[in-house]
Amino acid sequence: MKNILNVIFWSIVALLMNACQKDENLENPINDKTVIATKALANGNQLSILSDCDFQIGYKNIYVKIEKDGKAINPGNISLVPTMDMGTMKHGAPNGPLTFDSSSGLFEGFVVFTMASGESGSWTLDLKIADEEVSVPVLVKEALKGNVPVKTFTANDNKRYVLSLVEPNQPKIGMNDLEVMIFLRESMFSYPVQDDLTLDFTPEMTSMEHGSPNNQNPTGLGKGRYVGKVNFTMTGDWRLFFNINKANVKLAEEVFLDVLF
Ligand SMILES: [Cu+2]
Repeated sequence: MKNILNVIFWSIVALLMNACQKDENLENPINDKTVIATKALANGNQLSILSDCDFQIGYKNIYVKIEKDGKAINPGNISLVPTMDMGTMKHGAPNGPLTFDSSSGLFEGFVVFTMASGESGSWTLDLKIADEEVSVPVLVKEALKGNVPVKTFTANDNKRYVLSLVEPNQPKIGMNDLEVMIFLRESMFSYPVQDDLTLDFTPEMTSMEHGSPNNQNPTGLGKGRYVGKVNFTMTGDWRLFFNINKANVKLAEEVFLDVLF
């Protein structure tokens, strides 16, 4: 009974805290995004950084808009480096290249935030737009209580890797698309995607000690992405355990991510 009450309690907390539920049927693809920061560039153009909701630990889509006289333009060369300044050291985070979508006028990419902003450090997005360098401070919040959407771990080859949940972004009861990404932490600012891995995984509901049937192991799609299916038979605290193999050698066992909904 106590476990059930626990699950109900955390489900309500998760509902109340999930301020990021958006109407998916909005007509304007830009209006349904959250403006993270704006900045006037030296040449008079306006820079906007948007996401699907506030920045939080984990995989986040990022959209960069450059406007000249109120119109979205493509300035050509643009690059982005997420940087956390921790005082005594700086580090980056896994991220993908920005690609221009001419229909929306937005550059689209992603960042996997590995830490929240706070006493230990603060994040900036360091952009190079044409020849101008700008550093934009951004706030990265903790993950929702009970959720662990990203994990950095040391593998059996003594290298550090980052495992990140991409989907489900909004978990539901029943079969969910599962997508994870894996990066090697080559250095504090270099996180190449890892494509040659074999994953198997088991979901477990921690408080009730049961699993679920008919899950599908994520298989590689390229660009560090692995896609499968996860079956959440009820709401509550799910832990996804991953075994990761590289060319039939065990890289890591039971690396877990948590999903609470
Ligand atoms: Cu940090």
